[in-house]
Amino acid sequence: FLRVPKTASIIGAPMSWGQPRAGTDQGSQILRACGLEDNLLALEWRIDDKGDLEFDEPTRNDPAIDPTKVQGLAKNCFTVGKGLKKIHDRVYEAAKEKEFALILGGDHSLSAGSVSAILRARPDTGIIWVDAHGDLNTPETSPSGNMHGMPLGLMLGLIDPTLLPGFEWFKDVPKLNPEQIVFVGLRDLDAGERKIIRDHKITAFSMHHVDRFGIGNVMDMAIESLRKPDGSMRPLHLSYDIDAVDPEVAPSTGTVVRGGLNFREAHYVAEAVGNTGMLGSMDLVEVNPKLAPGPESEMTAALGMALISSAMGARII
Ligand code: NNH
Ligand code: MN
Ligand code: MN
Ligand code: MN
Repeated sequence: FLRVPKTASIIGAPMSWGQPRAGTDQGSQILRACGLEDNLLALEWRIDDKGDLEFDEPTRNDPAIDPTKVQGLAKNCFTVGKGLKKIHDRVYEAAKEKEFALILGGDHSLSAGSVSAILRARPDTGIIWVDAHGDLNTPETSPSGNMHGMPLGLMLGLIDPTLLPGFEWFKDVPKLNPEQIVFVGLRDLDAGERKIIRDHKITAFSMHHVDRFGIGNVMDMAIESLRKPDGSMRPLHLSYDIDAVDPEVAPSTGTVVRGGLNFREAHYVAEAVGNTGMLGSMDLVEVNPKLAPGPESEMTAALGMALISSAMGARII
């Protein structure tokens, strides 16, 4: 259903305030510079390029830095929250026009904006979260206070948005049901996140499962886990954090963890999701060209671009 009219809305979301490193705001530009648009045109997509959104910077007066309140445990929440509202509105516009929404990050906090918009337009959507990390933290469980580790905590309703200045709007967005998520590629969870996965019975495939079953079986099981109770398949959203991929292949990102998906496994994930014919939206996040300048940053961005192409129809044969 999402294949018609096969128009992809490209939404640049260079949000970087969900994490501390400069350069994450250049991710969308470098992905475009790798030839994204030409690649998608070659795959017969019509392109509706919405350009890059612009975000405010944090200021000293933001109502977000009181260390005695919960908002002090969610760094830059005022700036992040206002930015995510812009992303949410833009993505919702695309999704309600039945376009494919392709969101170029930026850090992973942005997915609380994009996925919540997809859920508003397509409430049954299943989310495939490809990441070294769980991104399930709340301000209380987070060891870092960085909001790129909290988007799923927000969307599952584990965080009260009315306590976070900038996130007041979030109380009106649809909540994500734990059955609507599956993880692939996990290898670095915080203690609080492990408990959340257990308590909410979230389906999760770590690198241990990739080793044991192989990526083919893992993707079959991951996709199967997102079937609705009536047996029909959900529309899918792929939230691809480039740090899911091994740092030897994707070094230019903010929080590298060894032992990730290899080059082919990373592509296979995208191809398997694309093959369902149900993919209606995707985020590609956490490419930071500043962290490994030169050939390594180009390699990382080119990989990000290739993973988008694979999810959107590129095949070897
Ligand atoms: N779990 C850690 C935190 O919340 C790291 C999160 N970093 C990520 N997530 N890159 O994908 O701070
Ligand atoms: Mn992430
Ligand atoms: Mn990650
Ligand atoms: Mn399930």
